[in-house]
Amino acid sequence: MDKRDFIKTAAMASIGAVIIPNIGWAKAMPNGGGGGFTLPKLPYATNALEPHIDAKTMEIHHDKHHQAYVTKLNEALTGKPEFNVDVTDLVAHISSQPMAVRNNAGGHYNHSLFWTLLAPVAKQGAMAKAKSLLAAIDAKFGNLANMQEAFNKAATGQFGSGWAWLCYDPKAKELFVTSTPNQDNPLMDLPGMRNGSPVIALDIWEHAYYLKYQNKRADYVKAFWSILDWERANQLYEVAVKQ
Ligand code: MN3
Repeated sequence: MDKRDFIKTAAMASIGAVIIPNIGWAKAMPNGGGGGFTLPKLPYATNALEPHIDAKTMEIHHDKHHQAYVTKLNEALTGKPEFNVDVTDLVAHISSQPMAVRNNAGGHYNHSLFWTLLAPVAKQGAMAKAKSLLAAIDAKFGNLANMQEAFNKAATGQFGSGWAWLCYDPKAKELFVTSTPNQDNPLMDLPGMRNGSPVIALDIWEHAYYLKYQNKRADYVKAFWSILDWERANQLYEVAVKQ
């Protein structure tokens, strides 16, 4: 399959199957230019999330773990037409790919999104700019605390490594909370996956919190709410609803 055929097949498969969010960071990444996938820069300093996430964890997480997903994804796809496909399109059609691509494309997508959903403590107050998302949370969960309780339960209940999500389901036209194992995500066209556009994402691999929190995942999950960028989450929600 050449690149044109792959994109055509991907575009056809996306109709009625998976909603691909048109999110800013994906457009900013120079994927598709023939050079493969690249590691996006962190939008803040590694110590900007202190004391909730320590600088050393951010440095290793971004510079080593995320870089490894990018490197391995490029290795797996070099010479194939998917080398030049947007990572969002790639994860939405992941069922036809081998496990190495699934794990590393998921890892690249998930982390690229995750960095943009965290905000320095100094930026807090963004919740005032999340009115449409908060209204949708109230409509689905009754109130914010109920949604957070469901999210925390999904995050702490996911066995082993994975991610917790708040997503928008374009078919049901509602938000839902879920978790996924490993580097899977709710955009993936996998059996049993409830598809939706990610609005809030939390990495619950031990590499995301172990230096500071050790085995206390629940404390890390609780701290996440202090550094979530609500303005960014609201932006993702508004884009998802319009698609
Ligand atoms: Mn991670």
